[in-house]
Amino acid sequence: MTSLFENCSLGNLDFKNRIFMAPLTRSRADDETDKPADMAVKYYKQRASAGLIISEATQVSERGKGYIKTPGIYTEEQAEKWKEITDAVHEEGGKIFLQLWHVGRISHTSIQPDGKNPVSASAIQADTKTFTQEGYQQVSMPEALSVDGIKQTIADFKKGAELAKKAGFDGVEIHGANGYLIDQFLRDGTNKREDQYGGSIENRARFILEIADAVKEIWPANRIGVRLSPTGSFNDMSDSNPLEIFSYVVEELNKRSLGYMHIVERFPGMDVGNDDLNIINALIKKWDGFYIANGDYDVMKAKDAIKSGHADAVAFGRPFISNPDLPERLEKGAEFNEPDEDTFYGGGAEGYIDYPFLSDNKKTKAA
Ligand code: 8OZ
Repeated sequence: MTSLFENCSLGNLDFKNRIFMAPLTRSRADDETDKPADMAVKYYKQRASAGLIISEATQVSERGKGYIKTPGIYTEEQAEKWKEITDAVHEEGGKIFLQLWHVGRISHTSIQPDGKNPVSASAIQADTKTFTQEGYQQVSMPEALSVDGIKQTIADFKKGAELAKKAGFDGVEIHGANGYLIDQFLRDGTNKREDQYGGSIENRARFILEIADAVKEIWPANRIGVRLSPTGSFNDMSDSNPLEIFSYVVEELNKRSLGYMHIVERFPGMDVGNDDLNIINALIKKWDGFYIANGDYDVMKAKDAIKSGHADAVAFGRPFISNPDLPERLEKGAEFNEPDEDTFYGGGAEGYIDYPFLSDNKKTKAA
């Protein structure tokens, strides 16, 4: 039986355990340049004992930005800052993937270049809010991307993948989850297009598959992961038949032999019904490759997920915010630091790089 603490691999890339760090938006990047903060070097380095770190969601273009202070991967100077981060993680023996992101309609005119409207599959405004300079505001009305706009966006993902390689990442994850642009194309609550990118499941899946193919021109297939949230309603999402569209996506991604599938099985604090669980389990069964489970996993559930063969690895979010040495704590059955929700998004070092390590406690006790 496999355990959380056993190593695993994707091709020739070895992970020292199956405790992965989930992508976590922390909103501390420089808002002018979209460069990661200086402090982010320490933040990621502190968490390098994860089997794999998946970076916070990182926009592939200015139009792909929807919240203040999220980092980008569309300029050389952003890549240079990310290189300091990947070097620091590698020095500690860790591995790190970059998450490629485009928010689509989850944005606000004040965040978009030239104050334009955000873009989406169709012109349907989301009933949700985002962080702007003026506070937490209703997202703006989007406009539907033209086919040229779609091609440009796919090229932006490819450029982001290229810059991620330059920046020394071990691979990339395509963010197809949580109601952002790719998800807006996949699901029929947000995609009402009548061209080759809307309507049938093949058409709605075309955007993510073209992105995967573009990224494959830059990275070997096994260094590319995809994150999906087939049953999530976060960011005002819905679909009339999630099993159908996501089964097709999983089968098509199988054909491309991608490195891993990463599914948000549930959102913290939200109930998940049996129907949703059945959909998720059916999709996992269809997937041929490495599977990363995510969504409100505690230690017991994570151990069971690995033991039972449900997942190859589990991605932890909140526990990694407040426990930089999470794998050591899990292995020793040590207590966890409680996360401070007030410092999740934005702010400085507090709640970012000052959570204590177990070894700090020992020092305090010995003193
Ligand atoms: C929380 C706040 C802002 C962004 C996601 C990138 O849900 C996010 C996100 C989460 O995937």
